[in-house]
Amino acid sequence: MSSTPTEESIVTLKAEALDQLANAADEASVESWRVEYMGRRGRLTGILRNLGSLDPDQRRAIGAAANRLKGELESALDERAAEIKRSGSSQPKDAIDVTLPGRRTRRGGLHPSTQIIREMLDAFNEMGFQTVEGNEVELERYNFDMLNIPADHPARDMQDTIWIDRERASEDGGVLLRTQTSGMQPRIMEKQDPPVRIVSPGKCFRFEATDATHEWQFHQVEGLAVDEGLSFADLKGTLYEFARRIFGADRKVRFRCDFFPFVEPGVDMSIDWNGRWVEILGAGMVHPRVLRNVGYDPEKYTGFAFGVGPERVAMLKYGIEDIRHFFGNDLRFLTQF
Ligand code: FA5
Repeated sequence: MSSTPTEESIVTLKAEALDQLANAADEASVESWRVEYMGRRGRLTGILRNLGSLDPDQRRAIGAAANRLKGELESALDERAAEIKRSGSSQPKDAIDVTLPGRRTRRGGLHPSTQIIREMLDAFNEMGFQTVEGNEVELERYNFDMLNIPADHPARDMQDTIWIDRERASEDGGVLLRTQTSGMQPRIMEKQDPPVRIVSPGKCFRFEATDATHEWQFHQVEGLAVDEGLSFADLKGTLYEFARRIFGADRKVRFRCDFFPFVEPGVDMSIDWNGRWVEILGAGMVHPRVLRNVGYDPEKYTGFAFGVGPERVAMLKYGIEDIRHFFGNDLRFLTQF
């Protein structure tokens, strides 16, 4: 700008500059605004450069006004640039109320079932059992047939099954949500030769009416040991030791005869709860037919297996009255652990 500066030209320039700056919507427009008004060849720079052509009185008055405008435009520029930066972030401008007092961040935690499962696995791991993860969607063959529970066996009715595909034409039978973790027994034994000593935790599902000690989804921790010379004393010793580690030495434990087609003999184990017995697991010596199904020689090898319900264990350990709390998703319950 080479024309002689006047007071009007400064007033006009200010109005135009501020108007244009208010309409600059992004960083690039702000930068071209800066170049247009305040760059080396900018309009305000031109005015300042031409002050020398004025007589001294005018130079003083117009010079002061031009310098004032320079200061004003610089702060307007900074403010607009900061505004654009703020609105460009994902937070709306006033999303954070900085006047609110500070609050503690709420930390998440492990689900009580996960916590008790880990504690149980630690106890078994220390006794030499290795943890193996299993699958929740299971084949009929592993959930039932390989465990000596043929299609017409009444034991299938004890575990009301949630089927995914019941009519599937395959020698593995249908597909289901596993009713027990015991399917992991043949799955593991098919893959490896004895000795076997594993525990396998996971979710099970049964289409059954719920009450204070029965859920339609719950966990089990399966255990299996197969070797030469294992006896019922090994089973009992292992489960006693497990109970001692989880519940302490004073808690009363009861074994009773029970029936499961894949063990012989079969037992269940209950824990004393204020004078009442609550069953936490089924167990037994692996049935010779199950060993034969996976190609093991039952004359040479024996084994024991067990299936513990961690929610029942947690109920007894922490005095939880109703198993339905576990999957009720109520934070008042879940945050107590
Ligand atoms: C079984 O599921 C056998 N597979 C256990 C077994 C394994 C026996 C290996 C022999 C050898 P049962 O249905 O009793 O057995 O379940 C075992 C444990 O799972 C129960 O003691 C209980 O702790 C838990 N459980 C079973 N059904 C439910 C349910 N509806 N809700 C919560 N926990 C359950």
